[in-house]
Amino acid sequence: MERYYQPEIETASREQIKAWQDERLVKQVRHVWDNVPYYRKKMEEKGLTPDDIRSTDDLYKLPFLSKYDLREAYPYGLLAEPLEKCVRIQSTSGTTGKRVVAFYTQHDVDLWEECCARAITAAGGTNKDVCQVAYGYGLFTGGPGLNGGSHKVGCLTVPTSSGNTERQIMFIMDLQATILCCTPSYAAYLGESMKEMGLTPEQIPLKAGIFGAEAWSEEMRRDIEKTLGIKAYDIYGLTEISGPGVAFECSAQSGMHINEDHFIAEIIDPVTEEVLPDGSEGELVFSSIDKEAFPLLRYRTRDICVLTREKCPCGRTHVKMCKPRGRSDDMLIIRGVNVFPSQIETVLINQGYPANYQIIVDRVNHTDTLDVQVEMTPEMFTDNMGEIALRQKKLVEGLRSMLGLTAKVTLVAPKSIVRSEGKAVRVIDKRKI
Ligand code: DLL
Repeated sequence: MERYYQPEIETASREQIKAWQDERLVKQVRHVWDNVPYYRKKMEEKGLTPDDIRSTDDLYKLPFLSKYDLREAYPYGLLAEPLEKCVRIQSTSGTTGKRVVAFYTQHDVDLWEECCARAITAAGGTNKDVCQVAYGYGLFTGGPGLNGGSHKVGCLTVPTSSGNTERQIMFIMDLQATILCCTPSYAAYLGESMKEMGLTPEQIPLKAGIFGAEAWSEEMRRDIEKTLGIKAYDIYGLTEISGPGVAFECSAQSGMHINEDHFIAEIIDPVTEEVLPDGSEGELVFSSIDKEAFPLLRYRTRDICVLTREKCPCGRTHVKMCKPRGRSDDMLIIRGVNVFPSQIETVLINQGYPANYQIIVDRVNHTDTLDVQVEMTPEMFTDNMGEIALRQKKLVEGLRSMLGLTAKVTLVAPKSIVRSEGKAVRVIDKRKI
């Protein structure tokens, strides 16, 4: 039977959800207008005052916010509460420019942890479970968010943080952990290491995994489920909007329910900024409607996604987002063709390779080159050059039919690509453009 952490909210009628959103949006707009000069200025530039926003039907009038605004306003420029009321910051591990710092009051921490508790409950978690949290703890939101959610559900929480694989496996086995929370790439690595130690899925006590923070394919999900003997659930979130738990998967495993009592989602055309109807692919935009310290309205995530309101067999009524298909800023344009790393991953896994690969893009004589390095499994590993050449050729063909591009494929020895304990580094773009 499907379990809910807050059934009256998670299965509320659409009318009820709209009523919550209408009321909270109006209050949230008033809150930023009154307390954030940066925001007030952006609204004034559009000729808006809070009186123009009377319900969610007026959401489209508000200006967008982007990472650019967060950097501009760093560190305190978007803070909407006095520091006395704030209890925490988290920050993104952004690779370029200034870090993004998000602030939380106790209300904001509770709201965030409740969202994570909904995700853990949807994955079957109860107070009888032992939940090992192997996301990084610290400024990254993964560890603290799932840790808080696990407490709220009443699981015995094992805060291993990321890394130290031997110790992770020891705790899983000794404490008989039933739920594992970490990035999908680290879950795959843990699975690989346990297999090497001779542990079969039947011997591994885990029953569910809550994996997110990076893109992962359906094929990778099946792989992890098989090696660990679990059901693997996706979880989505971003630091700016609170952290993990903005959306989470239910037993249907066909998209993630967005916690619409706290966040309003829109899909826009990333170029024209026009709002697109449900079912269209575009950039995901979030408005928080119930936050105190760091409310963001119409924040452009850069994640490319589709929303669906089809009835879900789990009984939840909140809108679902598909697995993000990539980021508009992660999308590679190679010889004019749009390429998402996830498309490459699908080809590799369909041909029986583990999700350990690296994509190297360069520019030689004004032409883009795409080099894909792929790890073989120990069973495939051979010094028969003919066999390797044949395998490489099959991958080149698979990539050509998926991408419409010719790539250079190099098969490399098992374990030769560096493993990540957090988010995997899949793409190295050496082009100076
Ligand atoms: O990654 C929060 C998180 C932690 C989510 C743990 C899930 C689990 P950031 O570091 O700010 O926050 O990165 C946010 O990561 O905009 C997406 O591009 C990507 N992302 C997050 N979850 C998923 C997912 C955390 N399930 C950015 N699938 C987002 C694909 C994801 N991409």
